[in-house]
Amino acid sequence: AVSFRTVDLRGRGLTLAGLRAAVPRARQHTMADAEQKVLDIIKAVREDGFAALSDLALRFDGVQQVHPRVPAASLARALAELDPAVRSALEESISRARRFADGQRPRDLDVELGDGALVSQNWVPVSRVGLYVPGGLAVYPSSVIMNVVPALAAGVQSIALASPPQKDFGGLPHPTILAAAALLGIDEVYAIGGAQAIAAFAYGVPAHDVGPALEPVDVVTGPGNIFVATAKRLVKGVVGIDSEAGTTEIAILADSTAQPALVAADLISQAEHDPQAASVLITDSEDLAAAVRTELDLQAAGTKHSARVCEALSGPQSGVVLVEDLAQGIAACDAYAAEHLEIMTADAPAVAARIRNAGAIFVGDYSPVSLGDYCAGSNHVLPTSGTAAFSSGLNVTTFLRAIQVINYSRAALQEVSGHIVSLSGAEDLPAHGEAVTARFREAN
Ligand code: HSO
Ligand code: ZN
Repeated sequence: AVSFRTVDLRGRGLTLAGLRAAVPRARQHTMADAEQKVLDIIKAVREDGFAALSDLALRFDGVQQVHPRVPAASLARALAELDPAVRSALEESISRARRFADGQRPRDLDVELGDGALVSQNWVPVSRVGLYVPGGLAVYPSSVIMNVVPALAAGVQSIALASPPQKDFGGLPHPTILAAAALLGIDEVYAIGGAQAIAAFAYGVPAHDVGPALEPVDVVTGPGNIFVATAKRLVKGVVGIDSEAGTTEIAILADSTAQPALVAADLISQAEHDPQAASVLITDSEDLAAAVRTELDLQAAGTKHSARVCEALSGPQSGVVLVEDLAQGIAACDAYAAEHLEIMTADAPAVAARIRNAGAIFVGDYSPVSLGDYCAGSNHVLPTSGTAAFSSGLNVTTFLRAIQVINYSRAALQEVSGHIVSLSGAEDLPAHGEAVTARFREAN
């Protein structure tokens, strides 16, 4: 059975900070506990390399592993044996993702700030990336696409992929994941799961008797559970990351015009990922809230992964948030900063335009999160647990740096040299000014 809690914000006059504290969230100790476990895993991988990876594969995945690299023949076989309907769905998903990613590529910029005073900005891809594809409670070939397509569109030269080893598939990642990688032309694939994959990418794994090195990467991306998200947060700074794309969340802002059966179906669709997944309904309609509860009970009982759906819907991270009106509903959405936010209200596009914080916004009755998960063209690797307030979903710029290029002529430098000398004096860094004036002495 589902016990979907209620958080009533009506008449409480909450500020943004108050709203933030009031909206449903996972318990803090869950995060702290994950952090300690992940620190131990990172340490083991850094100290013991492939030996640690093989220990962890046995411990977490129940798999005996010598070296985690997936042989080329296994990739080719997985593609050859791929179900044609799944292949054509992957191809459609790839084509839409590619068109959107190509459109995202930012333009380089030249600005002439005076005669001969040229400043440019060039977008340059990072050299090597490590992409993570989850595979615990479910398999995610769609996440192969979401990671790989923007990396390719950015022009990244070296792409490595990791996904957990599966006991039932000879210790390799699931064949559909291998097939998706092969379809995209990715040949460096590792059977490594969870936090250990993130650690291996960030620090690299030196060559050993068991096989060649796994070279460290510049950027690690990909969705995952709380352990993967925590690992990414902990290696950030050693490498770049996309965002903290942890356990899935869906929030739905709905009014009395919404269809309860669809609202419930969408809440359940994301609850299906993980017992820790968050499903939140934000509404000003008590009638809708009641009707959605009835639908949740009904639909959750009949769905395949009923146990984890019920657990996710009954957790402290899920529930109905009752608001006074649309304005407070929007404020609650911004405070929550959902990974996925669906708008099911009258004039949904206008409401969507007023949202400031969300990983991605799904507008109206015909844009469910499942569309974005598989086939919209948008990316499903998105910031979770409130980090949408300051970070973005995976996109082409995740793999690019904006390098600023400064190219002044003699005359253009001379024009500002007095200002440089003044500022270097004001900062008591006279050698800075000297580096400029030296250029304008007789001999130069
Ligand atoms: N909703 C997940 C992505 C996904 N769903 C993959 C199904 N497959 C996180 O955005
Ligand atoms: Zn999903």
